[in-house]
Amino acid sequence: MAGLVAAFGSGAMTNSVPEFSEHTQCFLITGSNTSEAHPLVASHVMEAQERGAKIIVADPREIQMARFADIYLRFRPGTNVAWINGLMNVIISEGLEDETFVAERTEGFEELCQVAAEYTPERVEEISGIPADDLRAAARMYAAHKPAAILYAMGITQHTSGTDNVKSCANLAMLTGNMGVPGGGVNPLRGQNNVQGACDLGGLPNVYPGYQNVTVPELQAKFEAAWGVDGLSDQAGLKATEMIPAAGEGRLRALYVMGENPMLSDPDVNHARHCLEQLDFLVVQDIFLTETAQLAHVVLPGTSFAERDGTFTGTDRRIQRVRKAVEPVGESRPDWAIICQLAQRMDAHGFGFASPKEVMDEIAAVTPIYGGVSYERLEEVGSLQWPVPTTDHPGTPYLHAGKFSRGRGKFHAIEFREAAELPDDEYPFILTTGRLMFHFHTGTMTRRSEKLGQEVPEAYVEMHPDDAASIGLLFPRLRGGQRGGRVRVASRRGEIELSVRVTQRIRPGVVFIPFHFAEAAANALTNAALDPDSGIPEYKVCAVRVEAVGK
Ligand SMILES: Nc1nc2c(c(=O)[nH]1)N[C@H]1C(S)=C(S)[C@@H](COP(=O)(O)OP(=O)(O)OC[C@H]3O[C@@H](n4cnc5c(=O)[nH]c(N)nc54)[C@H](O)[C@@H]3O)O[C@H]1N2
Ligand SMILES: Nc1nc2c(c(=O)[nH]1)N[C@H]1C(S)=C(S)[C@@H](COP(=O)(O)OP(=O)(O)OC[C@H]3O[C@@H](n4cnc5c(=O)[nH]c(N)nc54)[C@H](O)[C@@H]3O)O[C@H]1N2
Ligand SMILES: [Mo]
Repeated sequence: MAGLVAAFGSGAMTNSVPEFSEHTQCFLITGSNTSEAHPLVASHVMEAQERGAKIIVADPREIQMARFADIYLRFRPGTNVAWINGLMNVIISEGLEDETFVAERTEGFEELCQVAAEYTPERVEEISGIPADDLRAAARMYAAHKPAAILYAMGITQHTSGTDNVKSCANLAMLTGNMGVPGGGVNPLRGQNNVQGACDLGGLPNVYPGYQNVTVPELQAKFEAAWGVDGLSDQAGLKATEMIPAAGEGRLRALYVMGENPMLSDPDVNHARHCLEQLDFLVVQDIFLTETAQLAHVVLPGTSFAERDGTFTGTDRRIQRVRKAVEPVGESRPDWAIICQLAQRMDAHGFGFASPKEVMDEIAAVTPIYGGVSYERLEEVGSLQWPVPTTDHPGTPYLHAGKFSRGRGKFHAIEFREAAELPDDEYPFILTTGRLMFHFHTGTMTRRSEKLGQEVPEAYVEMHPDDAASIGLLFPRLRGGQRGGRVRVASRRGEIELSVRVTQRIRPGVVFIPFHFAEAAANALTNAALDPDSGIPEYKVCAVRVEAVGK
């Protein structure tokens, strides 16, 4: 969000998933293992390819999408700014930019040109490992086919340069005039069913619902009036990743964790555990007794999605109803009801909602982008995409038509910076972490499924055959993901033991570990270095050592 707000004025996916199959002529997919993490989005991309759309995939791992791609760019993790500047270098030096769009709708082009000029394909090859001619071909393909959509996910954001990476994607889309048109845009594929909704409705430390900033006095006054209270804070709070160290230093004394399992999902979990143990009071509200809940003083059992009513807002700003299908288990209650009942016991006013429908009515009353949303309308039309300011507004499939939210779109001239921790003699490999199709995050849900467990029963590390040979793992060099022995992987922060899958999918010098497995937690290894603007951790790059164990 930080990067997109700076470039465009609002921080959400600019376009809609159905536009990909209908309109998009070229995809640049980077840092998104689309077919595993967003299979429905991937199927729209494949439909587009059937009618002739081009696909460029840029990813350090040869993911399934790379095999469908017209051009596949493989690079050293963490070098995103360099190769995206390189694409713009080629586009500008070959005159392939959209001059009219740049002149009429953007600012900062001169500065962008100066920086891009330094990133010749040959220099980018040195930094990233992408062959100069492949970069040229990708730049020409992306510029020639319109509309072109950029799809990205955590491979772009989970870096100390995450905000810079997002701004670079925004630069590229504006340079080629791919903004404000159906099938184009800059499209962060949001991860969870309702993470967009959580952000929209104030689950961020600096804004009220609808991205209304807490530091703006008129907005503060508006919410004080609506809620019948005085003295709402005009200060941004701590980000989630700032709370953990604050707990460790005693600056944060109590923490209420809802629907998150930081004991497995936070970077450098050994340190995170130490920090959480310093708290005076830890409350965890979850549907299972997770690793985090086991540390809590109080556990509040929530109901799962299937046991309650509400709405989810999906990745393309699409608000949809979710309906109760089964009865809640035991003493669990819906999350919204637990929060309201707690607030009432603290004598707070305004928490007497009888149902989620009434909560939505209040959301609509104070949140301009949700202003025209009601349960009645959702029943009638199925889904609405924000902004939907009034009850007769049809919703907004794509953003920034004719004008950016901030007026002119802003180019940011960005220099490449290396990741916070690079390989050296002691820790010679780059570790990158992420997901698998058959598990979800910390596995609280998917690891309870026998079928999913049969698909991927245990943790493993992906390693290139040359690297496996170099550490003395002896087995034939075969293609594919066959198992091959046990290894110990260590970083400056911790170590784990797990099995190896030797595969050419991964670049030499890089290893990949999925973070789903508590018994070999990837986050025992990761680096808690944060992006200075967004506070996102550098989950995608740290330095590790790999050693064979036993035989
Ligand atoms: N099955 C399943 N689906 C999921 C989830 C799940 O746990 N399981 N989680 C959901 C959530 S919350 C999210 S956020 C999404 C995440 O979805 P994705 O972001 O697609 O998933 P990741 O596996 O984290 O990593 C994405 C890709 O980034 C690449 N990568 C690594 N380093 C770099 C780099 O330096 N630059 C670039 N450009 N790419 C790099 C990796 O090789 C990988 O292919 O998935 C969602 N969908
Ligand atoms: N190394 C590494 N670490 C990562 C990442 C990575 O790529 N690499 N990705 C990061 C990303 S993008 C994400 S999104 C995070 C995910 O990290 P988390 O959000 O911590 O992981 P989940 O396992 O999805 O945890 C969600 C929790 O919510 C509970 N839950 C499910 N439904 C409900 C409900 O309705 N109500 C309540 N109260 N609880 C519920 C589940 O049981 C679970 O304990 O991980 C991050 N960590
Ligand atoms: Mo995520």
